[in-house]
Amino acid sequence: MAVFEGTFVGDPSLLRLAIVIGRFNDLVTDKLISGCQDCLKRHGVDPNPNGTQVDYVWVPGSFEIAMVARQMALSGRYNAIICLGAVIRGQTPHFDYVANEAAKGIAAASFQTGVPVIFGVLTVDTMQQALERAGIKSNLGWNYALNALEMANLMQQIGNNSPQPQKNISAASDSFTPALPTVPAKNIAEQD
Ligand code: INI
Repeated sequence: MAVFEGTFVGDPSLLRLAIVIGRFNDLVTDKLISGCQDCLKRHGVDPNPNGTQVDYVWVPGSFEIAMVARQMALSGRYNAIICLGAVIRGQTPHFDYVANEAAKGIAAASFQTGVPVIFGVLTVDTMQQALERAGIKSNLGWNYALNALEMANLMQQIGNNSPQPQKNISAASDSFTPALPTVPAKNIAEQD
């Protein structure tokens, strides 16, 4: 029998990653991106948005991250997707809805596609706690990138992750085919 464990020693130039970022609380998510980029650079991955290895997608908030992450994963272009968001508890139950749906959706995106989708959404009580995790004390963005590299390598080892290399999503947009089935109009009407 065998033991499988992701390593960081493969050829990093072969990796293709996508980072999906919530703009809500971008004071925090901007810093998480910097942490990710630092980790990727130091592991031989070029994080330049104009390069060939990492695509960036901005969405309004953490609630929207999972849908886009799933679509990116379904494209077959990426070895791993990193989701970055910051959900900060306020005075209302809104926090719970956004945080729960982000977590459930990101897990579902991974299960449904077989592509590692990293949960890099901070769920904290205060802005101070968020900033402490996004650079003031440590930067969890760094860890999320490392998790993506480990999972990409692990999935290659167990044989389920070989995307077609692409330049970037904008360059590839002409050939981008939505992977989700479109629901025929007839079926929509039948649901009423
Ligand atoms: N989105 C976040 O990423 N973090 C939050 O703290 C947050 N709060 O608190 O409201 C938040 N809300 C926006 C949400 O993610 C959606 O973008 C919005 O509801 C539109 O669907």
